[in-house]
Amino acid sequence: MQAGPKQLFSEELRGRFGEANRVLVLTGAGVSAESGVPTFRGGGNAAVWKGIPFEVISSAGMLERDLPAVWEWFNYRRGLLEALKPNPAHEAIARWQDRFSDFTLVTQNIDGLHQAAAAREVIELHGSIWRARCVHCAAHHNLRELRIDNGVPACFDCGSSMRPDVVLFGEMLPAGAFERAAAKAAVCELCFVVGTSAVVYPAAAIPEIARAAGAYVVEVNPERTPLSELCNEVLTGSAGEILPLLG
Ligand code: BJW
Ligand code: ZN
Repeated sequence: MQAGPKQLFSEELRGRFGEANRVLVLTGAGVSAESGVPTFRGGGNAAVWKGIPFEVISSAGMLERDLPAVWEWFNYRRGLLEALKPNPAHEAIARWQDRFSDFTLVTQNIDGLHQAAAAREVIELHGSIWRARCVHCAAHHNLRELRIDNGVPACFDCGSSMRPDVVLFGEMLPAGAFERAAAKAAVCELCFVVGTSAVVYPAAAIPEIARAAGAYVVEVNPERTPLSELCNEVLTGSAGEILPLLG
């Protein structure tokens, strides 16, 4: 129901928020929208880059065909991110880690803004734009320390090409990341799904697992998503306004 802030949440949600121990939050691009990060779907500026739709440039196939173009795309986005700061939604979520005895933050975002808001443990399902990894050996490199503006960087350890440490379409998620998130989803009491269109799997399965296991599932999004029907409560609006009202 749309109403003023006082009636935005049900009594049921207030009560559960006050009493829950095991809480899981799944975030998507929308949680960073108020920081100025474009979303992927729903009118985001990054939906097409140099005429290439993002699901093509951010795909495993493109990595094989044109690694320099993939680097150019991620360098461009890292450049945009450098000046951006966490917003009140990231800050509220970071506060929750001290409020609940068993708190899990799972993000699809690669922007590092949860960590910038002092979130301590973040399960990054789709990797990080701030890391590169070698296509050959296990080496990882911190891109906050190493500037890469042009071309394909070479691994310091073995000399092979490096790639952005992000999960592109058609690629597997980092080993164990989904499994850890799914295990927490299966035992959480309260699950928030914030700023995701909930169309990309397996991430979108996390709230489905929580709901199936009996958790109270709350969506925070200005738009309805395929998940809305499954949720116990849908808070319609922007994350930066709604989450700080909860606590
Ligand atoms: C606000 C707001 C505000 C705005 N406040 N909210 C089952 C069925 C069909 C296909 C598949 C399937 N299982 C797997 C697949 C394939 C594929 C997939 O899911 N495809 C579907 C799209 C159909 N999945 C994969 O390929 C995954 N890998 C995999 O499954 O491995 C196994 C496998 C391997 C080989 C073959 C087959 C299987 C990997 C997925 C990786 C996704 N990668 C990307 C790019 C990362 C790098 C980059 O940034 O370029 O991750 S895609 C892109 O989408 C990015 C995001 O993390 C992800 C999700 O997007 P998100 O976060 O939901 O953002 P938006 O923009 O979609 O939505 C924003 C929302 O915010 C909107 O709802 C707004 O309303 C809202 N909003 N302002 C609150 N202020
Ligand atoms: Zn290497």
